[in-house]
Amino acid sequence: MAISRRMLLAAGAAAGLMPRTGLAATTVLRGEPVMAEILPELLTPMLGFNGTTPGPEIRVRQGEALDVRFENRTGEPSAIHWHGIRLENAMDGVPGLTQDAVAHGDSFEYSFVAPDAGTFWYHSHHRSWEQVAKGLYGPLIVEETNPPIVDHDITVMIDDWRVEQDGSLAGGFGNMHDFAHAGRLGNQGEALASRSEVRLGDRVRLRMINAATARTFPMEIAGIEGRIVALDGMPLRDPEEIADIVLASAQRVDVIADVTGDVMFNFPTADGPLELSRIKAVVENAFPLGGEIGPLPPPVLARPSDVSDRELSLRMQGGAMGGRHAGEDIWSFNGVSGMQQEPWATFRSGETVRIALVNETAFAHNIHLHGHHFYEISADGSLGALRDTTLINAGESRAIVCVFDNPGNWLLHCHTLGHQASGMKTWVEVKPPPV
Ligand SMILES: [Cu+2]
Repeated sequence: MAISRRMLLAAGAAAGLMPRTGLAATTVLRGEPVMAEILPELLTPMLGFNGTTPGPEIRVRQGEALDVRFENRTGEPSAIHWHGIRLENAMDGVPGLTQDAVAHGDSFEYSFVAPDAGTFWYHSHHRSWEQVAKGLYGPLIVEETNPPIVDHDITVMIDDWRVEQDGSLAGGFGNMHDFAHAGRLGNQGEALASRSEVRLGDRVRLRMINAATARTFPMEIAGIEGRIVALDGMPLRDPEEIADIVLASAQRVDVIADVTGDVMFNFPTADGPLELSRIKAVVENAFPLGGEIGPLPPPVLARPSDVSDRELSLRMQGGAMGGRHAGEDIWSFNGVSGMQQEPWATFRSGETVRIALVNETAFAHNIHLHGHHFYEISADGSLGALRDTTLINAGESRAIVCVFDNPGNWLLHCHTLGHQASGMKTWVEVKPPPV
């Protein structure tokens, strides 16, 4: 399904600001039905938190404890996953693996320390292909102890909605045709920024989060000069030129840059760029910060050993045009569809594991590991970026290296949520360290 230019332009004109309620570290998230304006002057029944979708932005300092009471008033069971946070297993929010789903009317206390500074997000992990598609998510920002100095720290949540002409969300969330292809793609793109105006010469930090259930967004940003400083919340050792930004669903990109004009978030298409949103540049900053844009403070993670303790391969199989596989659902990993009683692999604490992710299908998959970050292995064999979600295009493969040092049961799945729902998920077990 193509995104329509007409609808996108209409959205650009009507796009509201992202709610930025700035919740404290101790807070209540109330999941509930909300109304949002996706098409101009039409109200869309959705799900959200504390009255809005996206839900309020949660901000904590690195190393600070976060205590959130999730009150479920959505009318259906749910649970919250804290995407990208290396937290303790019991707080990971995965019904059936780390907790029971929270019934409507019940609540659950999430309490954990965020060990890494960066851009993260929270979202439903129960029937996520439907609940995330209805808006049950929000940004989670973990601030550095000494954050880089910028004039504005701006969160940009990117999504695409599948809406009917009357503004309601299209039904058919469990559509098998979507599941067997690229997932539920929307017809209404949006990039909701937490700020509508900046000054020429301002230094900004842009935290982009792709909350779509399926769509990968290539993103061209006009009106800035600067660097990409982090991927999936993890700082780059060497900040990179702002080029070829691609956000698969669930991925994040942090940019620090100086404003040279209206900041435009453009989605490239064959017919030219579609403007998803614009932050207007008004007046001039008489005292621009300027200066070099250096790396963010490096994350503190266990270093992988030079030689992997184990080497595994995870073959993605199935889907439309994908040929036969041994799994019992649309998709499989290594011929096995969905969650099994036994983990796909069990690791001892601190084990360095190399996993070849091999995409044997006709569609891209963005593979997400819970509770850890891993290194993408570059073409020359060196350690590349640290990520929690990696995009493997159709017919391609990529190796990752992970130090499994967070004990517990962790989901490993495609974050194209319809693929996850129809077989492309498994789990790994990490043993606790010996006493
Ligand atoms: Cu997939």
